[in-house]
Amino acid sequence: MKIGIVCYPTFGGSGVLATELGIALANKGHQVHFITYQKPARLFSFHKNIYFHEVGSFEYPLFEFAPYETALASRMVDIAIHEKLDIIHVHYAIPHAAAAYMAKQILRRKGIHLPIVTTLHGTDITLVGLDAAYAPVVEFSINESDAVTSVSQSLRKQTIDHFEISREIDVVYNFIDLEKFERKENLDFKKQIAPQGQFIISHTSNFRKLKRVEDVIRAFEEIYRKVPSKLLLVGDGPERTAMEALCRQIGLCDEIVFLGKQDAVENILSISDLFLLPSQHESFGLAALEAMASRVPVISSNIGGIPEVNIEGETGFLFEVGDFKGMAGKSVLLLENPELLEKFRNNAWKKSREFSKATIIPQYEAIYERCLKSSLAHQ
Ligand code: GMT
Repeated sequence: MKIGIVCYPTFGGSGVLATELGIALANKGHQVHFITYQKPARLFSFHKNIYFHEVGSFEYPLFEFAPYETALASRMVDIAIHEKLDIIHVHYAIPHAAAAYMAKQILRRKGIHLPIVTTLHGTDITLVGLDAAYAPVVEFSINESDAVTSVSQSLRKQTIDHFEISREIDVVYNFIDLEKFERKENLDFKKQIAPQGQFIISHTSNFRKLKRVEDVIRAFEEIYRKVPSKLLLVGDGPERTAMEALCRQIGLCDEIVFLGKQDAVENILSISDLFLLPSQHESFGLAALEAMASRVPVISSNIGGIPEVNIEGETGFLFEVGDFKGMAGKSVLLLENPELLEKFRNNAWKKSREFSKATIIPQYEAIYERCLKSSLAHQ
């Protein structure tokens, strides 16, 4: 199949997932065309069957905001025609699903039928998409897609609860390359971070407010008082400066390491003992899954799709949003009980097996096939 993939090219979960999906599909022999404003962050090297098409925008003094959707839709039309795409898969509804609808209509006028698959990733529904500035367009473009997927049951339910949805939504969970996240002990690295054999707690995110990095630091402060430990913070974003200031304020700068954006998160997870994810919104929690695949139990909030991945009392513990004291308490319980910690590590690893590429990629392929069949039937 010739598949166009539209996504955000950044380190955010939706972009990472879209890129990994494109790579996996290309490895299975499909031809994949990424259409986005920048090369996706996870697309570091040359891959057979993968093409990247940059969406440029025409700057003009009249435009305070260059019309990206128009440029994106035009680029989709051009690529669909010249590369003879079979299907376009857009990740994150805003503005990708609306641009895809526009492209589809333009192509229809030219006698080309291009099915659109839209994957909802989370904040496009739970936060940004709910805003009156976007909601009508989000609802319309979901209903006009040929297939819609959501990354958890919870996100599917929230979409149906918040919008008037007239089409079926398939749940296709996030996946990861389990081999890549297989734990590889690296004692030298571990010693650099924790020279006295302290426990290592980690957190990865894009440091947006909804990730509640402050709760990570507050929980760590409590854990540190009871158990010798270090905190590794991976990622960067709007909250980073405030979080650095908080570490200085509580006097834990030497125990909390800000690693910034990292390409090889798996190396950090490989030396971690616990992972904290106290988010306010999380449709799935790709970062939690990556940790679990590296045998790291997860202490998280209980919102959105997280409980579908992190199982209470088995792979980790879940709390109400903001309950950093509860999170700290169970973290200490695990760190002080080596047998219990080992049991949770194994459970986390076992649970992560459900989200393999081998399980999830065929689900997307089946959806593409279904759309193609139905599009042919309607021609
Ligand atoms: O979580 C983020 O900040 C990034 C965001 C995105 O849209 O790029 O991630 C969302 O998509 C991921 C992949 O499907 C999910 O695993 C994340 O849970 C989801 N984030 C939120 O719902 C906040």
